[in-house]
Amino acid sequence: MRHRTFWILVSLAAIAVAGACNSRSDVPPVSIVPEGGGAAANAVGATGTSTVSGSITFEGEPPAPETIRMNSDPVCVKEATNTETEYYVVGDGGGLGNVFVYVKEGLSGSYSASGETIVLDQQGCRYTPHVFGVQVGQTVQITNSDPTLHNIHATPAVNAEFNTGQPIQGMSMERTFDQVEVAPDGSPMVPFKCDVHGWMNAYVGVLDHPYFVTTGPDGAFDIGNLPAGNYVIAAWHEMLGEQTQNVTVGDGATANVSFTFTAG
Ligand SMILES: [Cu+2]
Repeated sequence: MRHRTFWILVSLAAIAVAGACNSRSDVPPVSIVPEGGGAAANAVGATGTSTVSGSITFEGEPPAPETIRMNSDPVCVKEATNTETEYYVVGDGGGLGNVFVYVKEGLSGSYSASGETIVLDQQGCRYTPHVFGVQVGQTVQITNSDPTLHNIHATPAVNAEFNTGQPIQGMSMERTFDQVEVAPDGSPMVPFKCDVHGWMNAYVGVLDHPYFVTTGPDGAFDIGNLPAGNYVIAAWHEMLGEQTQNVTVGDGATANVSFTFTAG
């Protein structure tokens, strides 16, 4: 009998231990964080009260837009609301649109990706927006608003290529980019194309911080909430390449930077 009692006690103890373990399943595993702050690159990126603003101007007579022939897909002919090329979007006073303006150098620390989803829509057999930016890890939702087949073919130089068809109107998919990729060495930002409709193209710049903007036809831009500091500001245009300028901005101040592009 004594022997049997012993095994009952052992079993009860085992159940008690298992129960104790289960009751702690909500405790996260211990992580070992190095002391002393680690590398500066791991520090949280700072925000601040400084602003860099300015304008992008096209000097001279911009090349006239061309009319895109969409005859290869009758659905596109029917759905299209804009059949002109978007290479040069020039507004009153020479403002240049679709220029991606971003902080190229001067930031330190890491910035977590924005929780905001960026939508890239295919509508009227065009991409909207035509040029845009995302943060590393930020979600891009790609939607097909057209009753025809599009395929979304991203051809990055650094990130992973993808090529996915969306044959049905209303389809949607999400993608993220895990590496910085903006006009490396003068090459384009990440290009998107549709292999069905050769005229469809868009570009995305992928950054590890939130300090970027795409200009509208007035060419104006505003990058706020920057920490005071010295920066290299870059402006990239799909046909005209990239320009950079250095700027210094203090706390609560606005520094003005303007870029002028000319054709050819
Ligand atoms: Cu298409």
